[in-house]
Amino acid sequence: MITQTDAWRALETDAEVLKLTHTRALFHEDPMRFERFSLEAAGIFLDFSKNKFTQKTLKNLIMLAASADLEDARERMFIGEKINVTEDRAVLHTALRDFSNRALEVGGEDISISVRAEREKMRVFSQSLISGETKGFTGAPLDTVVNIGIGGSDLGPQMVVEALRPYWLKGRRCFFVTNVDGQHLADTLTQLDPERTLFIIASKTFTTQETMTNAASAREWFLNRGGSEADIAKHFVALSTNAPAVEAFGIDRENMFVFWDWVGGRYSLWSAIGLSIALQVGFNNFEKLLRGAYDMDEHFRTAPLGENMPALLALIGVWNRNFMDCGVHAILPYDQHLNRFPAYLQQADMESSGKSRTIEGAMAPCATGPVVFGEPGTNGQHAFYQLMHQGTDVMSADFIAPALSQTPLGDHHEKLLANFLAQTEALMCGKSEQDVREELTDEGRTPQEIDRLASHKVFPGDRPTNSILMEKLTPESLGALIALYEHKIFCQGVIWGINSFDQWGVELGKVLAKAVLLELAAIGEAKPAICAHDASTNGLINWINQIRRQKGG
Ligand code: G6Q
Repeated sequence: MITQTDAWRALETDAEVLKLTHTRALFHEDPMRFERFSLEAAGIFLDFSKNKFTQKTLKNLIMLAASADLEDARERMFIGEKINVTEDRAVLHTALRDFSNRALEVGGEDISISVRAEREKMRVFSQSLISGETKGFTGAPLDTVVNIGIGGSDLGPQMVVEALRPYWLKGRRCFFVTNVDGQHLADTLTQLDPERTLFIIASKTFTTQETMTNAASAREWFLNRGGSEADIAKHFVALSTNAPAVEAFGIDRENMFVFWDWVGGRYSLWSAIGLSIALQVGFNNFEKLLRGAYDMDEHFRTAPLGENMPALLALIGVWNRNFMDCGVHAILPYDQHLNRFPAYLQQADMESSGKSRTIEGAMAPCATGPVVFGEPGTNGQHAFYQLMHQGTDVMSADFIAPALSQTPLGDHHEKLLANFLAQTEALMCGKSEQDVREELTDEGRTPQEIDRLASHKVFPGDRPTNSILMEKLTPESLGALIALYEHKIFCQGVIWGINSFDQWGVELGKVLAKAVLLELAAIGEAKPAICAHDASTNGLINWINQIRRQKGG
């Protein structure tokens, strides 16, 4: 058990000592702290010096990683061992962006061949569509794409398409419909011309209720607006691992882009699930995204743990979560185009690390994944940063920014970066009562006023942050950034001893929803009172059913 290792115990001792120390003091003690605790890889620069730890802590964290056999686990992932044991699957999203020409055998087959073939199919398709060679049922170009998918079949591509806005091809539009709430599809459809729209039905399983419902309604809309059954082939494609279900829906095998069970939903943007990306920014940029991720993969795979960015980010995360009591981790991109990045990472992290059982099925001996949330800077500064600076709970945070803007405008970017830097400085350094009192005295406040205000204006500081920088947000740097977090999540899972690649916790709600669906009244329908659930659920169903009956009558 990881908590029984020497490394864990040593870290507990470190934590006891460090809890009595301010991070500011650690900077005073070590003039080389920044140089020591920052590094660059695959175009990404990471400064983790503003976390509260010492060189000794880092040594112990690396010892902890060794106790968890992290390097061995890393190799087992890359070579395609079935490390997702509860689903009996390999975890090989890295194979989707492996440009090394290494063969990779899974089940006796070199999967790199099918990966390349499918990517080539995506290239040919996207180029033909973008050039206007592939046309809709009236001969119009298909310049609008609607990706219908949810969870892993939405969050990744949607985040990337938004992040790469400066790379959007002229005249092309891309929408994402996720929610089973019909308003999402209906609101989107009002903006579409059926003659120019390609629907991408993105679903690994092709059974997901939300996606199948939206896909069926989109098809109906298309058929009611001039399209015929025969035209479906021109306007609907599927991204899936489930060929029979795709065919049953009425999409030809030719119009299906496949991926494989060894690609987890939340790790699938690199596969055919990235088709919407390729169609919006061009296939070359999609491939650059993959290449950026590949660079980070190579770094992760080969660098020793002490110089390994994903491993270090993970170890600092473990330190903050398990030894510094940070139960919440904020993702704060200072780049408006990364506005979907926190939502994307929320799934990647919380679905992967939100487990309380170890791989062996025992209770996890320590806290695992933190709550992850975030908003782009500077917006969050005017919202929840108050709690970050002065709340009773300490949270950790990642600040992310490009040094150069893709869309420079006056001095906006300098102001953006100044805020980024000022916030991380403020969170770490804080402001002492003595400084506050001096400031208030300089303002000419009376001693009574100073006594009344001083404590409210104190900032404790000592709030841990990572700063993650890149030159510009490009397809390559975005790819590297995403891969950095994927591997960070993996490393943390190895240390905590959990399976980062299953998601059983999403099942129960899905099953219960099927039962409840049968109990909900149609508009105007009188349903007998429901009493099959707990009193609260019964009461809520009956309340809704009453309204629905009355409104129909
Ligand atoms: C991700 C999860 C989950 C999944 C969605 C959509 O890792 O498995 O978010 O991506 O439930 O599933 P389908 O792609 O099968 O529709």
